[in-house]
Amino acid sequence: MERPTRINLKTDETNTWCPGCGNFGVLRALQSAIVDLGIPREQVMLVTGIGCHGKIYNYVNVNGFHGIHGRVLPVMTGIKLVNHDLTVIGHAGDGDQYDEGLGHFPHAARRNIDVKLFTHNNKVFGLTTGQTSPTSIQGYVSKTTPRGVFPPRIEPLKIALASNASFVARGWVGDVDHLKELMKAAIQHKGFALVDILQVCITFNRIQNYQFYRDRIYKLKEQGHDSSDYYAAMQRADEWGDKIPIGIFYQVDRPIYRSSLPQLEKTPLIKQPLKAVGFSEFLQELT
Ligand SMILES: Cc1ncc(C[n+]2csc(CCOP(=O)(O)OP(=O)(O)O)c2C)c(N)n1
Ligand code: SF4
Ligand SMILES: [Mg+2]
Repeated sequence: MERPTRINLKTDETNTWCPGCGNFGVLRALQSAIVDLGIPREQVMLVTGIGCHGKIYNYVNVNGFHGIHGRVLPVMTGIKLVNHDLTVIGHAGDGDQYDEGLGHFPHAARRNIDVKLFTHNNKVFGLTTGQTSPTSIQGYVSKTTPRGVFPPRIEPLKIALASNASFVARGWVGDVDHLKELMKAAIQHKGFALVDILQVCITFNRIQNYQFYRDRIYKLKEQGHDSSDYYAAMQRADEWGDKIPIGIFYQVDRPIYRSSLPQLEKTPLIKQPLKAVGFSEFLQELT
């Protein structure tokens, strides 16, 4: 299999993100992470949701599944259980994953499905022109909330931690090298890994812009954070104000989901002979 390079990971598709969109940083970090880890293109499966983030599917020359809105996690779960050899990476939006797709999130985390979820958290529905999402800040004014968002936002990192996720991290698009390292750590982690990415939507979110984050962001590593300390992780995940932490909040080793399934543990479905399934008998039982 061919080694991935910055050249062969590119596609011929015209990029339609707005100039200056934070998604360009996510794309660069992802391509560099795949190159650094040397994962053959044939072994990467990119699953995306619906939204501006989902277009990343068009710009990375690997296997892909552009799913339906909110369903990145169930699609990734199916793919990984069928073919253990694939590195299954999902790109979802904050609307996509934390609104329409929220129900799938705690369950994938607690089951420790061995997939990597990278969310482009720009705190708006970008593609549909800037409506609020569950991570929009209180008071955010949009076409659908002319008087500002009333309810408080949800914090995805806290939901992930409360659901026993085994890898919980946050990056941001203004530091592509740091984001790349987080993606690499997530890909190398055995189990469910979330990297929530603070992604700037320059067109519709005029509040959480590059300067907003530059003024607030600090790195957990530089503050001596212990990523094996669950309660310290929860405390850091609750920080959102003058200071916003990025880095690995929490990481723990625990068995992955398929290790609890004797029928999948050793041999993935894709390698099991079809005749062992007894499909005709099964159909006869139903008729
Ligand atoms: C089932 C379904 N519901 C609603 C929509 C309309 N829709 C398309 S994208 C989107 C939200 C996108 O926001 P987000 O997931 O945050 O992605 P972004 O565009 O910000 O990257 C919505 C509601 C849809 N396409 N399908
Ligand atoms: S609308 Fe926002 S998220 Fe979508 S491409 Fe433009 S800047 Fe990026
Ligand atoms: Mg969004």
